Amino acid sequence: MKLVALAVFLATAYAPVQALWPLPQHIETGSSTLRLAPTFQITVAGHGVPGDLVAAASRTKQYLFGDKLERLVVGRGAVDAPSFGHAKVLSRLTLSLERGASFASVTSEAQKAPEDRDEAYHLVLPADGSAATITANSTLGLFRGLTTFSQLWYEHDNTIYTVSAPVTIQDAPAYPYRGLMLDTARNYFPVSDIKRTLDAMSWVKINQFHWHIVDSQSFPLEIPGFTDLAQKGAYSSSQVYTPNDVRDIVSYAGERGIDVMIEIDTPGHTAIIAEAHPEYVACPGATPWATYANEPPAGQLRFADAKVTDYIAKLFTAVTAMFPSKLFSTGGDELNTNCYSIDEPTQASLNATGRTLEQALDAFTQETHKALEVKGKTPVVWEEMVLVHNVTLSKETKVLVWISSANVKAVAEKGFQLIHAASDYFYLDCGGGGWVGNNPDGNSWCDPFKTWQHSYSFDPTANLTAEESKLVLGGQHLLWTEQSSPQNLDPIVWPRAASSAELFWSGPGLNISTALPRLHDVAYRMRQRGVNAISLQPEWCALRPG
Ligand code: CP6
Repeated sequence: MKLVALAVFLATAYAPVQALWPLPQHIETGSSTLRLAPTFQITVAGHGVPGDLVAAASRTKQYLFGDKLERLVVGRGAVDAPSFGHAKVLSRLTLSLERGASFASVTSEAQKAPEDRDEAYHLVLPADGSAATITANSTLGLFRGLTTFSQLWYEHDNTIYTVSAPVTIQDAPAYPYRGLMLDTARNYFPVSDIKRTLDAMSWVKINQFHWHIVDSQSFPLEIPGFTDLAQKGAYSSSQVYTPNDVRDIVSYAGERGIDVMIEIDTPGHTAIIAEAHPEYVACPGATPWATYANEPPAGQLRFADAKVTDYIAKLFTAVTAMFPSKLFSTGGDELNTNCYSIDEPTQASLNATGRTLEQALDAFTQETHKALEVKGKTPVVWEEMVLVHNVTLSKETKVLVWISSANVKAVAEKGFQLIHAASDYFYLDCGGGGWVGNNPDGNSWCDPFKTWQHSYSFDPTANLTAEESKLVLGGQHLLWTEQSSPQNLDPIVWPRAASSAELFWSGPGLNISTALPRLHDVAYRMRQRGVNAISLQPEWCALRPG
């Protein structure tokens, strides 16, 4: 026991600087110091090198020389600054594809279906100053390797150095879907905020932006052929994502290895559609709102109406043309059936067709999903579609489990691929349901604040059989924005969302105490790069000798 403790102590105290995030699957390090030449170059070997990989290499160089990350919180004390003069100098990093592989853009590889994304890479940093290499079977793998490379370096007195050469890394993600959800309907976020968020996501290898773009309170998406929705439903004419903005965001994400999954939440969470089409919405503004909706204002699509089904199918078709992703979320959460009990047109149409409300919902879902499937899209739904309404869904449909992690098993038992998004682990906001004061103390069941340690300790395959475990696509943190806006975006998301990024890249069974100093580095690098990530501990902890 004592020997083990001593070994652990020595490893902690004298381990070479190493604050990679997420942790690679396999890493070997040495203890040689290496300096980065001021003329350091990143070259890509081969023909047809895509522009977005070249741009990523150039950003990597900016990070290498701009991070100025001096606070060595891992292996503090291992740095012998005076020895820098004798250290070998690294002047080149070479990226190349494995034999037989050919270049595609980072963007196109990021936009593949999750299970088709190849993010594996092999990184070698020799100790003797000869060129470092990243090799991969895909451009996307090379891109992930670049991200890792930039985290190996620190700065002291204008010297960019590492003390852990040689480094050999063999890496690939445990799960293909590692996301972040942002709600831009409760409060609007300018394109620049979304881009900054995408940058930070890419630094921790998050590969999926789940954009909850519209909801009952506002409709900020301008859709060609459906422009009245944003004209009447956005908070203001400047709080709109135009098709140009969407193209800008989608390509910015793609260049950073991120796919954008749009969500048009239906048939609930749609009161705002009444601004342009009152005839499509049941119980608009009904009071008391809490009887008819989870948030004010009440109002949900009249899905039993064939005209509404047709309208939404066409709307989905128009939206598919704006987003290259294979994934398209149609929502399906928190449907309130009381809203339809008081809606005469819905009751009349149910009577006329002899259907129950649930049968009408099934037909609506099948029709609208068919519109996606003919465009080659895979529907993604919130868990109620499976666990509450049990609607007919294609086997390919992916399910976001949000109400409780306890519901994961039931979704898996139905044979659906699933994405972890449980409110008891991954919700970044707290008081999500409490913002309207529906609890006397202003709190809600979202309490308490969920720390990075909490989501970090989540077990993605808890209680699942080996077969069911294969259905886990990955997971994500989520930011609902009833109580968030551009003012607190960075601090509420970062570095906490990095916790699920590592969980779903490196796999479960992580060590919280060794993660803390690495996560501190993540936050520090984020701040250096313009993202307002918060501190996880007093600065004193980082300054304390190891
Ligand atoms: N909006 C939408 C929300 C929530 C959901 N869907 C939500 C529910 C409970 C909490 C936080 C957010 N605000 N469209 C649930 C998926 Cl605590």
